[in-house]
Amino acid sequence: MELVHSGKVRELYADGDDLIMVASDRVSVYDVVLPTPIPGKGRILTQLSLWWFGQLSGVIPNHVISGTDVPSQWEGRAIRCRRLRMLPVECIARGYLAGLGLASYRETGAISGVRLPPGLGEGSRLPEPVFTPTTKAAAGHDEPMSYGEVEALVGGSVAAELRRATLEVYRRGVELAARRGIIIADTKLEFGLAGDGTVMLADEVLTPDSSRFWPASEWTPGRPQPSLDKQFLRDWSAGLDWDRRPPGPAIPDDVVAATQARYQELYARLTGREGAADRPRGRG
Ligand code: Q0Z
Repeated sequence: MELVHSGKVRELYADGDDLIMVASDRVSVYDVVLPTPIPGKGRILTQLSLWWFGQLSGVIPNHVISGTDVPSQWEGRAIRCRRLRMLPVECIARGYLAGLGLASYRETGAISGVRLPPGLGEGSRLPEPVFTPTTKAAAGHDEPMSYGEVEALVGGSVAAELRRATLEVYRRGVELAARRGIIIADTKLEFGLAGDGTVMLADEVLTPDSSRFWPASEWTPGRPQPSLDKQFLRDWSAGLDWDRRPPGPAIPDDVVAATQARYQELYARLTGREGAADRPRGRG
């Protein structure tokens, strides 16, 4: 199959008119891919994404053709998808302050043009979720966009659908995760257009690679929040003499095992299923 895109932790192949999205077991910390894989991570994130696409199919149609009709060497960690005309906007919804949203609030008191009350800090919950789109830069970092800029780029009706679907996907995700003790602080979604102009949800959805997941039991606004999936990796790497530039350090076995367990726990808690790792679930 022809490789059409290679990302930090995933690959995209063309299969006739379809695409096959393959999640690897690679993991990144501070944007650097580490040389040691986390066994089962690609399978868990793929199964989690498929589960969310199913949960959210009433909110917006999606690009999934099949989670099982994929080449056997990638079984469980690949998705056959419709090839869409991708929209050049990273659609982000934020319900809590972290990352670039926090940086923007500290500089201007607002995010994406939405004024926020004073006194919020790192990890604070926002009065209501905010749509904070960014450009999709081919290289370098994405830049914030105003809603008007999204309208100018994709047209008013598509922009309105992106904002509606992004906030609705986020709200449903937050509500479901909250019942399982998980905070979804923010999420990044990608959308594309089908041949007939229908806006569809593409890429991955509400995975820890596209969202910030925090354990609700440890939420303490005013400081950085522990990440449900990667905190073991971050804590371990903070104790190393590593400048956070490539190449990253090899991960010791106990940290691999702890990280693996966190991914499995996240999947089991959200979906109510047992671990998706290393367990082919058969055909169909
Ligand atoms: C997704 C990406 C990945 C690297 C393009 N259904 C679709 N139609 C057209 N294009 C895409 C999709 Cl999902 C598409 N990406 C992001 C995914 C590896 C980059 F697995 N790029």
